[in-house]
Amino acid sequence: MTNTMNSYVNEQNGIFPAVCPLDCPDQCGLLLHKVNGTVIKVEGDPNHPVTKGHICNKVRNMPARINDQNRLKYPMKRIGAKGSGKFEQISWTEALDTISNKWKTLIAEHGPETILPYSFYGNMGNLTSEGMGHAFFNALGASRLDRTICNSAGAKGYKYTMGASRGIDPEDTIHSKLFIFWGINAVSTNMHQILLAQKARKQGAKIIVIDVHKNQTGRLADWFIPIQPGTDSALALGMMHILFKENMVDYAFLEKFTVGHDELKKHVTQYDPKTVSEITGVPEDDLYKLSRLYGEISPSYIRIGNGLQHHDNGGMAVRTIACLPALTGQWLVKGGGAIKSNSGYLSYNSVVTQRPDLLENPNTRTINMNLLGQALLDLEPKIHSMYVYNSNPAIVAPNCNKVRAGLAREDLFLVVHDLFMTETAFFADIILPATSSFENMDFYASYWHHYIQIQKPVIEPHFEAKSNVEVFQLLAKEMGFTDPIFKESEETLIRKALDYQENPYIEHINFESLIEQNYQKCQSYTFDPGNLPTPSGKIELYSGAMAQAGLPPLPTYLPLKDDGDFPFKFIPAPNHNFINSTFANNEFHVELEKNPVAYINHVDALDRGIHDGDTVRIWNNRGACELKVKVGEDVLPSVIVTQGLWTHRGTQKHLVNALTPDRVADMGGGATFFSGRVNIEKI
Ligand SMILES: Nc1nc2c(c(=O)[nH]1)N[C@H]1C(S)=C(S)[C@@H](COP(=O)(O)OP(=O)(O)OC[C@H]3O[C@@H](n4cnc5c(=O)[nH]c(N)nc54)[C@H](O)[C@@H]3O)O[C@H]1N2
Ligand SMILES: Nc1nc2c(c(=O)[nH]1)N[C@H]1C(S)=C(S)[C@@H](COP(=O)(O)OP(=O)(O)OC[C@H]3O[C@@H](n4cnc5c(=O)[nH]c(N)nc54)[C@H](O)[C@@H]3O)O[C@H]1N2
Ligand code: SF4
Ligand SMILES: [Mo]
Repeated sequence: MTNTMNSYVNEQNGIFPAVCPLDCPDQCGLLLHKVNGTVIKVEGDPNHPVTKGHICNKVRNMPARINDQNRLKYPMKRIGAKGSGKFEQISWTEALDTISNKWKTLIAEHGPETILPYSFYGNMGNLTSEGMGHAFFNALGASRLDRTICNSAGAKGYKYTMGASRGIDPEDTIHSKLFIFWGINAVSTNMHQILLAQKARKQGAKIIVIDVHKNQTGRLADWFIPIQPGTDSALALGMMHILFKENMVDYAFLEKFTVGHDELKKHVTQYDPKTVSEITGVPEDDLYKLSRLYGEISPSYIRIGNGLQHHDNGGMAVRTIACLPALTGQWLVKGGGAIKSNSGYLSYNSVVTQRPDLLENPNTRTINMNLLGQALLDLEPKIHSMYVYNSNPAIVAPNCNKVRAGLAREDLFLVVHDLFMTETAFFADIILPATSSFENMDFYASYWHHYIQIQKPVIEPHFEAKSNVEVFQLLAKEMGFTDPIFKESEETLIRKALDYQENPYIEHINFESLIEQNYQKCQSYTFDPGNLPTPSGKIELYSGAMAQAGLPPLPTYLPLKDDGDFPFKFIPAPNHNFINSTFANNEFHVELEKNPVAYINHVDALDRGIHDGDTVRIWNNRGACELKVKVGEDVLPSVIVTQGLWTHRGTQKHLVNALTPDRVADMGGGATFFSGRVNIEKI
């Protein structure tokens, strides 16, 4: 479907530009080294203005994944019992016929809402992740999926305060003098922000890390502040208390650009250092020191992570931290301010790619993806079919045993489209092979830096693999959908998507210019805190919209929900060498990461006769997993941290999401992966 001019596929040898397709804020520019039609080496593109040739180890070793002999080559159908892993090769014709016939029958019997799409950002390409699939399921009238698993609580909290997912330009952080990495393991998850911080450090900048785990990022900090999980809003409120009390706030800024600073000033008197210290575990002296550094150093920059918002109170935590730069007037200082997500700068015309108008019934139900287990097991009217792409819910979804019980339902017709035989695919009725991002055309927009990039196809599809766009177009044909979008090329769709008057920042970016330049920055902008898309146009320290939604209108600390009588807070975070479950099934990356580990404080270990290197069982009401233990000072007492979503087919031993809660967070229907409680014992 791609025009040869816009593709490198016919050139067997050479070095070709590419974009990293993974769900990572850095969205690196890459160079693919192709020999005899195969990508044998991936390196960073030294000309990329932000990523400058540096890439992570995961993607440096990407050839091991795209050339992996275990990649799916053909469509397959299930021939054994559900979950037995017995499949046989079929043709694309048989696969598409089976799916469309089954769906036609189900729709006739139960209506289209009995079908549920399930997807996330296994590939960040805009057409691949949220283009043709959305258009297809809209036309089908399927149940809608609320894609809440990642950042929705924090995004909502930030939006209440700042109006949109917009922070500062990360390239400006080279000027920052104080970095606070707050609930983000940036060494593993945003490495170019660390490179910028290291450069600024050479000009005297200080790096503070606030986290529940002294991981790689904590270890490189000038000052690491350990905090009790789920208490970040209390810490930020304690900082506000001191900033007001010691007159370190910028009243001129507050007056001109914010709503509610008088109320906030009164409100934070209750968050005195003693109270805050008791809640957060941060000593009073440290709270003073942190507040004074933040009050005195300029420019100061807060990188707000995703980890701290995977909690019952995650929306409020981000909302509260997002108020801090307003107190000090930092939004007007180059290199000062904050970033949670910058996706708001690069918005494109998603209506033409997602086609919400194709959905006939405006009351079509919406299912929160964090509640997948409940939805598959309990929801009425029943879900009789699910189509999974760009995601691996059997591993990544919260309360995963429930999800697996749902996937194992004999009467659930499950289709999985992926590059690999994932744990989810194991339960499938039909498996479809997917291309890698280097095999098709798409456009990408970072949610951290300010560049849009294009990927032209570099290699031929792997055996019979097809892209998401192509599969949905083929399915549309089978289902008899006649809208022209189901015949449009990627090129046409990209042209339409970039034609978007509503976002003046990308006015100068179009298909031709991207084809020529590979990446383009959005228009430079002046951050105007007096003209924000909040109801008042200002930064909302007091939010009437929150009051209307039944939330405290002022930043407020609310403790985590009760999660049973278990002594430990459980934080199953990501690791360095995988991205979510991606790479967890590639031997090479598993070798790099070695073993799944649980970090525990030596005080707790001593109490339980647990020694470094022991295998432990960690459990709660929802499930159990087995891991090796690392005893030390990396976590506070009463906290257990693990890293990585390990996939061990058959054993399920390391399935940390067996333990995670499927409650939804305070805002945005967000996930609460890190608000669970557990117990631990030596095996
Ligand atoms: N190497 C690697 N990179 C990735 C990913 C990956 O899996 N591996 N995943 C990608 C995706 S999808 C995302 S969303 C991002 C996520 O990347 P980040 O934004 O870094 O978020 P997490 O890694 O989930 O958590 C960050 C940190 O929050 C800490 N934390 C947990 N609870 C709390 C708390 O209550 N308070 C505080 N202060 N800290 C807390 C954890 O210990 C962890 O160190 O990374 C992306 N990049
Ligand atoms: N315990 C715990 N659980 C978590 C998290 C955590 O920190 N702790 N993090 C959560 C977060 S932030 C996120 S974002 C989610 C992420 O969860 P997922 O979005 O499920 O991410 P992955 O596990 O990387 O799975 C992506 C899948 O998409 C496939 N894929 C890649 N490209 C394509 C393509 O072009 N087409 C098709 N059809 N498939 C493709 C990959 O092979 C892979 O199997 O996990 C969440 N789960
Ligand atoms: S995963 Fe992130 S750091 Fe690694 S190459 Fe991709 S965008 Fe860059
Ligand atoms: Mo995520």
